[in-house]
Order: sequence, then structure tokens, then C-alpha cells
Amino acid sequence: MSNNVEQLDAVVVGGGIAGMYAVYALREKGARVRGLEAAAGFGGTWYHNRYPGARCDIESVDYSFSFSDELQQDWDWSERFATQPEILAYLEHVAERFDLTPNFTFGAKVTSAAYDEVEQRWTVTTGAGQQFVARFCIFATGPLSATNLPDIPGRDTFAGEWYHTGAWPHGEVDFKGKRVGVIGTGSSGIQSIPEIAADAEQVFVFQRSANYTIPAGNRPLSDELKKEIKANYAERRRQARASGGGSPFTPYPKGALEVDEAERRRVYDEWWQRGGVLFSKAFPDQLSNLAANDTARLYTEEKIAELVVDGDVASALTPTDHPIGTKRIVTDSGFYESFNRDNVSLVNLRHTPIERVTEAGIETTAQVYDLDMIVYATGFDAMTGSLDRIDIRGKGRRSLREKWSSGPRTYLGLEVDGFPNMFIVNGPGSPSVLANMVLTAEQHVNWIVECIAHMDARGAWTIEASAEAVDGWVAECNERASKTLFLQANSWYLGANIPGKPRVFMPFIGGFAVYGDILDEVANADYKGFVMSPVGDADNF
Ligand code: NA7
Repeated sequence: MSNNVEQLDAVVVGGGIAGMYAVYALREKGARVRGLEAAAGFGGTWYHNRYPGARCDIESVDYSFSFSDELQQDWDWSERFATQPEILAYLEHVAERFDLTPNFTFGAKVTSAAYDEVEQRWTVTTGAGQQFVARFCIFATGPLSATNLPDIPGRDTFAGEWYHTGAWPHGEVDFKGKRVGVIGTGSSGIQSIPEIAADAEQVFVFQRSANYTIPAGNRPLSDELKKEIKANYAERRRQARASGGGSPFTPYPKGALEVDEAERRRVYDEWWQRGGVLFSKAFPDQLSNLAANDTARLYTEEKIAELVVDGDVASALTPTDHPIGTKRIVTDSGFYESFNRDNVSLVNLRHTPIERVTEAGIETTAQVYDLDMIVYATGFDAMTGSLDRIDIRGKGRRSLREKWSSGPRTYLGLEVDGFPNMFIVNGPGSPSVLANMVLTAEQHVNWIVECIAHMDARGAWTIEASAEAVDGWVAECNERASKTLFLQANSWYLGANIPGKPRVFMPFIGGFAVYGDILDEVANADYKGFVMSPVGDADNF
């Protein structure tokens, strides 16, 4: 082993929200810890997704760290739903306030991580050949970080500018006087289209599937409201932790079909006004009962017809291929209204698919679109993509990529059998992508830190999920998903957006609070389902 290999208790891969908190929490416990981040700064998702209009779809006061009351009291969010620049400024503030920079190496793109069974340590290697050796390897690589750039014929021949929303350049992108094609109408497309349309000469929106989107109802936070929230922050956080989604909201106490039309409409009106993704949870049965879901769908269809002037365009923007909420509902600011502008046209790829990209633009089966810029708002290889792009090897040099070739398999989303002392934060098998990912990251990291303290107290060196526990958890996740409508959508939750990816529902769907209870139960039952071993001892004890 060369002398310049840093010896550590833990390596944390990723400098986004989860990685920042993992490094902080481990360091607080006295661990020698290093965070490795491919980018030049903190922020993860919020570093890369700088596209115009990028905002969080969870309220800013909830989508923020809860571990420090001083932090949440001191920081002022300016709007209900924070923009990317404000979230990034917040994360940079957190990094500075808690002096995280010395514990991070930036520009360090991790390419491999291998477990040495003799040394019982992980060696993590970057693209530049730097190596870090640690007892624990913690992946905080983000469920929505590996960009999906579709393999459209001729893609690389385009002579104009092109960008992916998830890898947006730093510095100004100028749309003025340009003909811009936007491919994709998920969250990134829907958020960016109104902003691009405000500047560009012409915007062509290439839509393959229409998506449900609810106006954010965004507004500045008044001083009075901020004061009120801060005075009750502890209670707000308690409610968030007791909820399914990590925000302090609970569904209406009755099912959508248990109330009459007037009451149902009143509830939908209220949740529509509340704005955004929560609309899928107005009634508790909306995501498990198709008839209940239909009531939300019909309500939304009326709204689209009201907001979009041209009936044909309204109809093309109305989703037909999935129950509402089974793909993440988008939270927008002026998306439907954009189609009332003269400079925005919808290209319905269901009728006229893209045939190729050319030097001059995009050709569909019906028309040639000359463009100066293409914006790929085409999403991510979600949940597994960022891990898949690293060569991760556990016991017997077995690769995680191979082990997961039929879909990800974890115990609690946290650990994988055959990969001792490797933890994943916000990974597949956890509820993170269906909840508030700041609180889910804190939940995971707190659990991991306590687990390590427990190991140290009992003299254990390694922890590994048993194969039976993984089997059981995968079965439980599948069973829970099968009772919902989520399997009816070709969503990224199922890997359905990536050609060739196995169709497996990847998140735990039981909700944030239920999942937290399970984590506690497992820890209290002496880490049931995990095997702990002392140094150099292959046997369990
Ligand atoms: P999404 O939600 O995965 O959306 C990607 C969009 O791109 C979606 O409309 C796709 O259509 C479309 N797409 C993808 N590939 C193609 C090709 N080859 N041709 C045409 N259209 C294509 O990604 P986002 O970045 O918007 O949002 C991801 C998450 O980030 C979001 O859910 C929030 O949680 C935050 P499709 O639906 O597959 O037909």
C-alpha cells in the first residue's frame, strides 16, 4: 500500500445533501471521514440542475436540514418553493457554517470501490487515480444524478448548442432570438419551458408522454409567516416525521369515494391551492384505488382545459397513460399558460415521433424543425444509475452491477449482502424518492451513525445484511407496491424510462414514518437481519 493513500474510518461518496450530512455526522462522532465529490463544489443535484426555472417541489422550510435548530432559526427562505440558486446558496452556507470543506475532496470522480476481505477495508479510487482506504464506504450518490441522454439517431451531428437539464452549464445560457427545441415534459421540462419561452424567439416542446402538473402557488414568505414557522419549527418537524412524505401534511381523513361530490371538490380545491406534488395525496386512497384516482384525474383535466386556450393543445397535454400521481406530479409555475403564447408549439411525439437529430435540428415523421438549441429534459437513470456507473466490488470481487442486473436488491435500502460495511443513503429499497429527501437523508445517516456506535460498543468490525434479510425486504417492497397503482405507469420509479433497464419498482412505498418505525425496530432488535463480525473473524458472533 503506498504511503500517500489516506487511511480513514469512512469514505462518503457524494457532496450533495446526503453526503454533506453524512460527513458532518460522522465527524461529530470523532470519525476520520472524507467526502469525495466529482463536481467543483457542494450541492449534488442542486449543483448540476441549474436550468432556468429549477425549483424544489417541497416547501423550502421543510426541504432543509433539521439537525441544527440554530441553522433553521437563522436561515431565511425567501419563497415557499425555493429556486435552485437559493438552495445552492443554503447548502454552501451549511458547508461554511459547519466547516465541511476540509473534509471534502472536490473534482474527485469515484470510478471504483472494492472491498478487501483480508484487510476488511474498502479502497475507493477516483478517475485521477487517488485512493482512499476506509473501514466504511458510504454512497450518497443521489437517486437522480446519472443523466439520461437518449440515443437518438444523429444526436451528435447537431451543429447548434445543446444542453441536458441535469448537467446545465455554469454561466449564462442565452435564449434570446433563438429557436429552441425542448425534449421532455417531466419536471425539468415543465419547469424550464416557461422561462425559456419568456426569452426565446420560438420554443418547440417535443412531448412523448403528457405529465400531470399542478401550479406551485409559489409566493414570497412574509416576515410574519417566517416568524410563525420558526416559532413552531419543532412541531412542524414532528408532523413531517410522522407523515408519509416527510412534509407536515396528512391526507383528508376520509377516502375520495366516501365523500359526496361537493365535499370532494372542496378538498381538491384546497389541495390544488396548496400546490404541487401533494395533490396526489389529498385523499388516502388516491394511489391505491383506480376509481378514487379517477376523481382526481377528472378534476385535473378540467383545470387543464381551463388553463390552455387551444382545445387540441389542451387535449394533447392531458395525460392518458397513467393514473395521476403514479409518476411524480410536477410542480410548475406557468407551464400550461406557456402554450397560450405565440412562440410556443407542442409537438406530440405520440403522433409524430422523432426520427433523427440533424445538423440543423430535429426531424419527426411529419416535419423538419430548424433549431439553434436543443434542451434535453430527458431525466435520469434513477436510483441505480449513479451506483451503476461506479465499479463496486464486494466479497469475492463480486460486482454490484452484476448482482443488480435484474434490479436492485437491498435490505432496508441501506445495505447489500456480500458488501460488508457499505451503506447507501437514499438508495433503492428506501422511501426517499417518494418523500422529502433532506429528512430521509438525515434519517439514514442518523441510523448509520448509531449503528456504527453500536458496533464499536460491542467490538464488531463489520456489518453485512444477510441474504435472507435482503430477500425478505425485496419481497416486502414488491408486495407493498403491488397493492398500489404505481405499477401501471412507465415511470423512472420502475426504471421504465431507460431502454433495457429491468422493470422493478425500486422505492419502498410504505411511507417515511412507517419506514422510520421499521428502522427503529431493526436497531432495537439487535440489528435483526444484519450479521456483525469482529476484526479478522469470518464467523458471526
Ligand atoms: P423525467 O421525469 O424522467 O422526465 C423526462 C422526460 O423526457 C419525460 O417526459 C420523457 O418522456 C422524456 N423523454 C425521455 N427520453 C425521451 C426520448 N428518447 N424521446 C422523447 N422524450 C423522451 O425527468 P425530469 O428530469 O423531468 O425529472 C426527474 C425527477 O427530478 C422528477 O420526477 C422530480 O422528482 C425531480 P416519457 O415520459 O418517458 O415518455
